[in-house]
Amino acid sequence: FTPRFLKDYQPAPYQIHTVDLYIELDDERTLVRNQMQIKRHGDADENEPLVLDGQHMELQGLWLNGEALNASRYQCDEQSLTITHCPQAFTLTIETLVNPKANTALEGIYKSGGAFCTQCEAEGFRRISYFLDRPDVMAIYTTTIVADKDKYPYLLANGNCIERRDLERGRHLVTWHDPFQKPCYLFALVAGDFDLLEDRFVTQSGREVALQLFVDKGNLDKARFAMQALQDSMAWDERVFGLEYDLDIYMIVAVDFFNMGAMENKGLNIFNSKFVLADQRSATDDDFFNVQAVIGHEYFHNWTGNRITCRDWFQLSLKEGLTVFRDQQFSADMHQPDVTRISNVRLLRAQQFAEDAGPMAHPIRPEKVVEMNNFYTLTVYEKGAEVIRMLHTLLGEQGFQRGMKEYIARHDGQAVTCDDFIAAMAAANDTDLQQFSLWYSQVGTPQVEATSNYDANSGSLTLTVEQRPASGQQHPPLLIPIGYELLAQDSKKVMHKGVLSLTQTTQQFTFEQLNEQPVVVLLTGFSAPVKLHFSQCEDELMTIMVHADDGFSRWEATQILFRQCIAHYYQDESFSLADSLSRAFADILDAEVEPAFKALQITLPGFAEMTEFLQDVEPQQLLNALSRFKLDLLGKQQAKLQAMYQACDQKLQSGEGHGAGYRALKNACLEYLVQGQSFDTEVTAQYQKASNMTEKIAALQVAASENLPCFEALNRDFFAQWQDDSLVMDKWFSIQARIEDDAVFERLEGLLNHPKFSMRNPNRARALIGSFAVHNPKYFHHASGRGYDWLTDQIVKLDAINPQVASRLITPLIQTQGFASSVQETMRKRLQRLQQLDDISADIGEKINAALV
Ligand code: HT7
Ligand code: ZN
Repeated sequence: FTPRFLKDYQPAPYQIHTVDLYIELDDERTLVRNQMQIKRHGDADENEPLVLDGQHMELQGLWLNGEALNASRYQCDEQSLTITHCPQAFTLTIETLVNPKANTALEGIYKSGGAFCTQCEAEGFRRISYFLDRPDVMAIYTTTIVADKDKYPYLLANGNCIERRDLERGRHLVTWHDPFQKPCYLFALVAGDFDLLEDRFVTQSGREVALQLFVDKGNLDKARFAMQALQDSMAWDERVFGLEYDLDIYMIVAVDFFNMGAMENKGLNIFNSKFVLADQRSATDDDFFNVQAVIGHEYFHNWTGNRITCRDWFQLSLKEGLTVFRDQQFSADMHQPDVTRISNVRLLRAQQFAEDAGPMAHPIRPEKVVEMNNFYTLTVYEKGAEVIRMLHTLLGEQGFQRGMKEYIARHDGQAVTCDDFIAAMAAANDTDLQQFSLWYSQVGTPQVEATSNYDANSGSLTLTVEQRPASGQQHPPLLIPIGYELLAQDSKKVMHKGVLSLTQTTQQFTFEQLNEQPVVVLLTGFSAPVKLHFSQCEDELMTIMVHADDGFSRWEATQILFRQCIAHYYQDESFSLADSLSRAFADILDAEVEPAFKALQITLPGFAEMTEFLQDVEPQQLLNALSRFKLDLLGKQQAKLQAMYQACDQKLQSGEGHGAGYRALKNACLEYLVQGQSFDTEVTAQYQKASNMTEKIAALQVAASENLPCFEALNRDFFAQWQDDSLVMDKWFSIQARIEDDAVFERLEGLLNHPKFSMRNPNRARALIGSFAVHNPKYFHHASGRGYDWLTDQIVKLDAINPQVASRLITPLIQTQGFASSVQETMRKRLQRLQQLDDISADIGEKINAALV
C-alpha cells in the first residue's frame, strides 16, 4: 500500500483541453471512445512520457492524430497506460470496454437497479477511460451516449443537451456539451427510465433555469420536498453569497445503490435516494432535515468545488469544509439556528473527536494518503467546516463575504489550494492569517484550560487561558477564537459579550470596572473545535443553563451537569441522583423554550460522547451508568415527563405549532418513560396512531431497545406494511440490529440471509452492519468479543464487494482508544486477523496498518 505525499505534488506534464466521449451502453460490454486534445506543458521535457491512469478496463484501440499507435509506443498495465514520444500538441483517441454489471465497487460506470450511472470522485474516472485522473487537469467535455431507447429513455450527462436522435435497432443517441472547464471527477452519466419532476428557477439576473428531478417510477410525490429544497438553496446562495447558477439546466437523479450521500457532478447531481425521497408517512423529520441539507450542500458546490476546484486531493477540505459551512448556515437559516448549531456540535464531538484521537487522525489538509476514499472524513468535512466558521467568527459576516468575493475573483475556473483560499481572505480583509493557517496542518483536538479570578476591590476579572495540543502532538500555538459572555449574578443580564483571540500558549484577558463578580460563559456558539476545561460550580452552570444569551451555551451547561453526574455513576456503583440535579432537570422541563431545543436539553450524552470524557472505559460499566442515571431521572421526574409527553401529543393532535419540535420532544420524553417500567400500552398507541414516520419509528425503536412485550407484533406489522419500500426497509434492518438481547448474534445471522438483505446495496449494509457496531454497544462490546468477530466477518465479505463501504464500516473496530486495555486488546486481535489476510483492499489495509502500529 504505497502512500502519496502532499510535499511531492508536481503539476502534470501534459494538459487535456477537450474530451469527446462516445459511450455505447451495455450491461457487460460498454464501449467508451475517448478523443482528447492534449498539450505538453511549456516547461516539461519533450521526452516525458504521457502516463494515463486506468483500471478495470480492456483496451481496444489507440490512435494518435488519427493513426493507430504502434505497440512499441505504448505500454499498458493494471493501473496505467504509458505513451512515449508524444508531440507537443496532439489528438489521442482511446477505445476501451468496461463491465458495469460486474462493478460492485460503485466507482466508474455501474448499474443501480435498472439504470446506468457513474461515480467519479475521487478517482473513479480512471475506471471509465484512461485519463490524467487528477483534479488539476480541467477540460471541456462533450458526451454522446447511445443506448436502447425503450429501456433507457433518459440519457443524461453534464451541461446542455445539443443533439438527440433515434438510431437503428431501437437505440437512440443523445449528446451533451458542458461549456465549463472541469476536472474529470465531476463527469457524470445516467441512463434509465424514471419519473421526472420538473420546475424552474429564475435567477437574480433574470435567467430561467430548468430544474429536473429523476426518481424511480411511482415516487414523484416523494420528490416534491427535494425540489423545494433546491429552489430554496438557489435563492439562499444568491441572497447570502451573491452566487448565481450558471447553466440553463440543473438535474438531480436519485439512485438506490450509492456509496455516499450525493455527488455534485456539474449540472447533473447524482443522489443516494435517501437524500431525495421524503414524505411524512415514510420519512422522519431528521430525514427531511437531511434531504434539505444535502440538496443544499451539492448545490453550493457549484461555486465552492466546481467553478473553483482543488489542485490535488490533499486540498479536499478547500471545497468540503467550505461547502459544509455553507450548508450549515443554510440549515440554520431555514430552521432554528441554536438547534442546528447544537446538532453540528454533537456530531463533531461524538464522531470527529474520536477520529482525531484515533489511528487515522489527520489534519484537515492531510499530508499522506494511501487510498483517497479513506479521507472523506469527519475531519476534512466537519472539522474543516469548523475552521471556516472560526474565520467567519474572526472576520465577521461582512469580512468573510469580502474574502469570498476576492477568492472567486482570483480563482474562478482554477484548481487551487487551501493556502490560496486563506490568502484571498487575508488580502480582502487586510489582515495576516499566517497563524490561523496552522489549523490546516495540526492533528488532534486541542485542549483549552481556563481559570477566572475576580478581584472585588478593583472590580476586575482576569481570565487565564492556556492552550495545549492534543496528547502526543506538538505544534506552535494556534489562533483560537473564544466566544464569551459575562452574566450578572443578580439580574442575570449579559454584562459583556464578544470574542477573545487566544494567540499564545498562555494568555490573560482582563475585564475592568465590573461592580460584581460575573458568571463567565466560555466558548459561546462552540467558537472553536477544542476541548474546554473550565471548572464551574453547579450554581454557575444552572445560571448559564437558563440565562445565557447563547443557545449552545445554555445546552452545554446542562450537558456538563449530565456528564459530571454520569461520571459519578460510572465510578461508583452505589451513586444515586442528587436532589439539585433532579431539580435542575425539572427546571429544564418547566422552562418556556422551543420544544426542539428542550428535546436537545433533556437528551443525555450518549455512549460515544461519554467515552470522550472518561478514561480507560469499561463499556458495560458505562452502559450501566447511563441506564441507571436515566432511570433515576425518570424516578424523580416521572410525573413531569409523562405530562410533557401528553402535552406534546395534544399539541400534535391539534396541529398547533411546529410539528417537528413537538415530535422531537415527545420522543425524547418517551426515551425516559420506557425505562424499566411498563409503558407498553402507550408505545403501542403511539405506533398505531402515528400518521408520520417520526413517531412510528420512535415507538418501534424503544419497543426494540427495551424489549417491550409489544415489540414482536409491532415489528411484524411494520415489516408487512413497508417491505416494498427500500428506504423504510433500511430503517427496519437498523432497528433489528439494535435489539439488545442474548439472541442478537443468531438474529444477525438470520438477517444476513434475509431475502431483503443484500451486501451489494450500501444503504442496506450500513443499516445492518453499521447500526449494530454503532448503536448496539452492549453487544458490539460484548466481553466475549463476539461483537467484534461478527463485524470482522462482515468486513471480510464486504471488502471483496465494495472496499469503500467496508472501509467506513470498520471505524468502530479501529477506534480502540479510550477503552480499557483489555478491551483494546480484544479489538486488536480482530484487526490482526484482518491484517493476515492476503487480499484485503488498500482501503482496509491503510486503516488496519495505522491501527496496529
Ligand atoms: N463530493 C462528494 C464526495 C464523494 C462521493 C460521493 C458519492 C459517492 C462517492 C464519493 N466519494 C467522494 C460528496 C460531497 O461531499 O458532496
Ligand atoms: Zn461535498
